[in-house]
Amino acid sequence: MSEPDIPWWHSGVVYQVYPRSFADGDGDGVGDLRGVIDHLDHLESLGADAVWLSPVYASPMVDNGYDISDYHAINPTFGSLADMDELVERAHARGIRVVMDLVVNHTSDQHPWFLASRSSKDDPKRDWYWWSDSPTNWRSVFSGPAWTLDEATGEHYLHLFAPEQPDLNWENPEVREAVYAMMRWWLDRGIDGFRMDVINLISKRLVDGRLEDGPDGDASPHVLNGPRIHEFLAEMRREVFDGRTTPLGEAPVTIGETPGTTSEHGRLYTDPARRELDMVFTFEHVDLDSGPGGKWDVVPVTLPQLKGSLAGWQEALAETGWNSLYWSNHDQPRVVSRFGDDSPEHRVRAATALATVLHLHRGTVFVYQGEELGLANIAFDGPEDFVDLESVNHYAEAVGRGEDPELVMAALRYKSRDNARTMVPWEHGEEERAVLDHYRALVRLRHDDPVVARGDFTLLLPDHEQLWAFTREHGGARLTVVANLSGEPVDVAAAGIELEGEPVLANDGTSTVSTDDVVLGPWAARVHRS
Ligand code: TEU
Repeated sequence: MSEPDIPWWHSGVVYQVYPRSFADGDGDGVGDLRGVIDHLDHLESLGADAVWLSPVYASPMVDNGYDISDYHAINPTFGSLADMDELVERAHARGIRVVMDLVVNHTSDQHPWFLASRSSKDDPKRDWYWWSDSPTNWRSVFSGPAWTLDEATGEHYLHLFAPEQPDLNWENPEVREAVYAMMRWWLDRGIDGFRMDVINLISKRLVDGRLEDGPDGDASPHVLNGPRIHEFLAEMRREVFDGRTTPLGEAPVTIGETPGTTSEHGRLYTDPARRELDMVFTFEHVDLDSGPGGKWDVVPVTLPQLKGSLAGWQEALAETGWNSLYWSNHDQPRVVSRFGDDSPEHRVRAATALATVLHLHRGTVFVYQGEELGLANIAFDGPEDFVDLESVNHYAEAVGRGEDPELVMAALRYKSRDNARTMVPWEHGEEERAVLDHYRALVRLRHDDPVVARGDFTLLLPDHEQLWAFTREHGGARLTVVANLSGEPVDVAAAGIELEGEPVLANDGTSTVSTDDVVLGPWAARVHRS
């Protein structure tokens, strides 16, 4: 039940599907569009307002579809354009929007644009990508240098990710127009918006027309939130989205994936008056367990850091801009293993406590497939169990330069993207059902209670090591949320929290108990309304 004057995504929940491991509709062991169509019931019963599909386009699958060779075709493993149209139509019939992944910082090296670009220095598309005879010292996100020599013309091309993912040159207006035309083509087909892959990397910093070395090979200062990024996004908005209405009669939604972005910068991207993006994905909270050495340099995270990060974004975007809220996606390990406790004793409560705090912040909630079942990280025996190129490359590189293989494995077990990419189980035991029921209740609360969509946010007890507590207030009503994010009981009253009013939701079977029961058991979460 959305209020008429706010966009659907203020009270909405987006469900992310990673197509190859969601559901297999044709029996070949790999997930596909038919599988998504077959499980729309699941999405509807969860209350999802939209589904975001990770890439389903034609692709050599070096990075599981984030390397696109034809933006206008569906990878045969996933189905056909007819399946895509059917999915959109059937989702719309249930009031579920379909958001496509837009991967335009780079293409596949098999995309005809790149094949033309690499064919000769004089090709009209040469300048559609970044070519240089004196490459910078940048390292790629997936290990190794970010430049690869192409023998044919004796120059290097830039790829911030795998060598098979060459970066498009957004300085070239022809590139931008080609991307915008492709986006219009998809909107014409009836989709409801885009999740934009690493969109804040598209503007590279040029000094006197040249790219420059980064500190210790770090490309970030030269590619993150670059000098023309706001100009490009505003142009995209004008050229693609202005005046557009989806089949459901709404403006298409725009969601930017923006690593390395502060909340102040997030406010610029999402300020409605600037007409750039509706929301961005922060990486701040999922970078907390990365040390100075980066993603694989794993460091412990404290609860005050984690809740402080989310609260900081709530505050920064309270008046202007809009937050997205997520615990997991296809790039992150499973949240119950990361910030919770995936032991048999605590898994259900930890998963539901984490969900409770996230869903009751202000912003658009994203649920990653399997999170609503409380799925945990998987047990990797050895390096041969990893399939994701990021993990495979990192193991080879780190062990190759002499790091202890056991320590490298420990970091990979904790953080490998493979953790999130296992097939979703469709037969649910008691524990999965318990988590799912709690997710359904949280989504219902968001839909039905304007305090969740609109209310002001105030963090309580910012320094408390076990309790995550906050209030939401709107129109004279107040929700108090308190969760014990630890395995030890906590006396909530002694900590200074008053659980006033009626109990709305709890994950520990106590929603009807009196409010003077003040001790929260391990991973217990409660929501009260006054
Ligand atoms: O991810 C971009 C990103 O910055 C990271 O999350 C990164 O890929 C990785 O997880 C760092 O450890 C996006 C996509 O979500 C990811 O799946 C792609 O591999 C990447 O872009 C390249 O397209």
